[in-house]
Amino acid sequence: MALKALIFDVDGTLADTERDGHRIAFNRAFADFGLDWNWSIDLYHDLLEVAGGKERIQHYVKTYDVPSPEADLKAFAAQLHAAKTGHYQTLVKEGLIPLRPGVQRLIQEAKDAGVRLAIATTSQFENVIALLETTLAPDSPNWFEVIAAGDIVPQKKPAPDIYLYALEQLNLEPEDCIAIEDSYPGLQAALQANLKTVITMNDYTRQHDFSGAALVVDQLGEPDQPCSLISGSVDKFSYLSLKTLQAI
Ligand code: XBP
Ligand code: MG
Repeated sequence: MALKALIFDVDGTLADTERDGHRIAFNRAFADFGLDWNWSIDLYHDLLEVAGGKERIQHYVKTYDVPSPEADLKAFAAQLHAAKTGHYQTLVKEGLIPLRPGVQRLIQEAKDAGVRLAIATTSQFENVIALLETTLAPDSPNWFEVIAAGDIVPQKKPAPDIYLYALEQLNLEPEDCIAIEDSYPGLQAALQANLKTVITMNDYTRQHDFSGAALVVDQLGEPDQPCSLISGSVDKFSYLSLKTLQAI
């Protein structure tokens, strides 16, 4: 295919941000507000079913029958989430969350080949910028023509809105692009936007149903750190290069 753009998901795809980043930041925000809520690693696994931090907080209160200190749950979730975003940025800027293997390499390969770059995420825009600046390079947000994030669209993943928005901004057809995702909701969002999707799974998403993905790998891999092909048909390869993506 004439691959014109790569559209990256962020959390779980570029970096393992959830367990030691977002989760910790949520818990710190809960403590700030005097709440005894604590999202354990296991509980957070279940909560990840809902994309978006504000939506996840509301889902937690409703599903687990947790008393909310404020009647207006939506407004309270927004306040908590603002505090959470501050804590998340601090964690990211401390350099505690590295990129996953192969991410920097693949982005560089795309840049060198003139393949355009975009992001489609449910995370807050400022969280994405902090992660890119800290892990890739201070000017790396400029490498991405579109950073489609957070509340810019009405419906978060698994709805396709964020991918449709990114495609519209890129002014490209889905067949010109590949989405790189890590989760079931992310895959559903990309597939509904008619995008060919590569899954790089992680500890939180290993059990997800990835039917419909063009390729599923355990990580993008590096020349000296091979990845495993979980499903999909490609010629023998040891890591996910731009050439491999162009062949799917
Ligand atoms: C992952 C998410 C996000 C993060 C938290 O998004 O669902 O909600 O968990 O980020 P993706 P916010 O995989 O699409 O990058 O608190 O900023 O929403
Ligand atoms: Mg993700």
